Amino acid sequence: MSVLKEKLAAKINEWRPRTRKLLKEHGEMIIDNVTIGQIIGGMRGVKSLVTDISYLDPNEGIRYRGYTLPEVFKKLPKPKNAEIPYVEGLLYLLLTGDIPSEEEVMDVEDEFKKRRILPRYVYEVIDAFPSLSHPMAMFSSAITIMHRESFFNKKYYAGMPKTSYWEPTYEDALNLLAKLPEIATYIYAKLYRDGKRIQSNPNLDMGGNFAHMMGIDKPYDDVSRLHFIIHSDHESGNVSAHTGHLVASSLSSIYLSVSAMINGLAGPLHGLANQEVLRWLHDLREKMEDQIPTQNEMKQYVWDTLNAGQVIPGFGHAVLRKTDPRYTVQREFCLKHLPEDPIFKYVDILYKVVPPILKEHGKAKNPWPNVDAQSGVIQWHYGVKEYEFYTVLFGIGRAIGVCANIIWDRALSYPIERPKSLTTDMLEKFVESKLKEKKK
Ligand code: NMX
Ligand code: MLT
Repeated sequence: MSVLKEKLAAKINEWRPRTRKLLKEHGEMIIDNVTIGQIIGGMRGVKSLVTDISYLDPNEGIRYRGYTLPEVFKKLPKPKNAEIPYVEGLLYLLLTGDIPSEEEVMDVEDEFKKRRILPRYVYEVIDAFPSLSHPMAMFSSAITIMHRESFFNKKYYAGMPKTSYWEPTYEDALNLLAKLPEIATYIYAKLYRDGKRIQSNPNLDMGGNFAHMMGIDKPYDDVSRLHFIIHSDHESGNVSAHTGHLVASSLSSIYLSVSAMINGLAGPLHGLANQEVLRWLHDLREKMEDQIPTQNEMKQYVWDTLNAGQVIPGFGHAVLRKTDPRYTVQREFCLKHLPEDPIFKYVDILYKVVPPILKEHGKAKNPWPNVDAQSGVIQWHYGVKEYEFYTVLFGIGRAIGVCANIIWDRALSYPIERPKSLTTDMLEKFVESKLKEKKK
């Protein structure tokens, strides 16, 4: 058994009594009330999910297992001569709650290396896609097609007790995560490099190998590590994490669950916003004939977008009420490595002009930038100019958090998810009776 799996097994055994006790002794305790506004309004703020892997504070931003992003970057082991830690170490942290030693990271790296080879039919499925397909559709399908590999399914049909569910799920999760960089870079080569793919290098870590397969020199290995780490988890109510959890709750395989989460991520209000930011800025760049806009010209562009009834991509958030720390980490990277990049200059102006405009506009509850406002410019700078591909990169990172959550969901025997719905009629009758009661 790998060091990680052994450690995880011990953590699961320690944790199970806590969940059992809460359920058995305090299952009826009320945590939250639900308003009609929340029922109609996308369940915003309803406390109805549980995860121990990350927590999102509206003002502070994300913590992974209690650590802020700067703490994660400081504490996790890094490859030699790298600024950013191993992605493999992040998986260890998310799964166990502990900061791994260098040796423990190497163990995860070995696990990934053993599992990275893609079945031939995955290439064939990607090859069969019509030209002009969106890379997220290809990514999702390539993951779906591997459902037949599911070790969980084989064990389930052979008969397996509930307490063992997490083990084959762990195997499926590692098998899938190890393959995602191969799938993504093959899609990239197919769509944008005439199918000329670079074979993976088994001596490299996940971030280093991804950069190698993309054919991009340093510091793109650090860019990849940074990107996958900051996108991995954002507690469990966001569309992608929630979809992964929901689908997996029916005991669908990791492959079907992660592919479903990828489909949720592919919407412009969620992960696809990173593509939208670049698309929107390029429209402006064309209008500006490549000149850097003045603050006033940028303000006009933002107002024109709002007045046309559209959202400003990369700004706003359902939970956050301050600048996203994932934005800040990337902004700092840009200030250090690409301060003169023309697109960074656009993004920098946006940072100054958008929040006051959104406040004046008066709709968005959070006028500050989110993760997606900064990620595309870094990719663009290092030569990944095909912005439709950016959400695939988000998806590789998010799969790490979603897989960690699904393994724990199964370890703690969380049941199939099934909230209750009401009709509009029922809501109206409820209001009527409450108003009558008030008058009495
Ligand atoms: N530009 C213009 N209007 C906005 C924006 C924005 N960036 N953000 C929110 N609003 C509007 C929103 O459309 C809604 O309008 P209406 O009352 O007409 O329906 C109103 O403000 C209230 O929305 P909020 O409660 O502030 O936001 P909500 O929680 O519903 O949605 C987002 C959150 C992230 C979907 C929303 O802020 C948005 O559409 N942002 C732009 C797209 C984006 O960047 N998405 C990526 C989020 C991060 N991620 O990676 O997933
Ligand atoms: C995410 O990373 O999932 C986004 O910021 C959206 C969210 O948290 O709601």
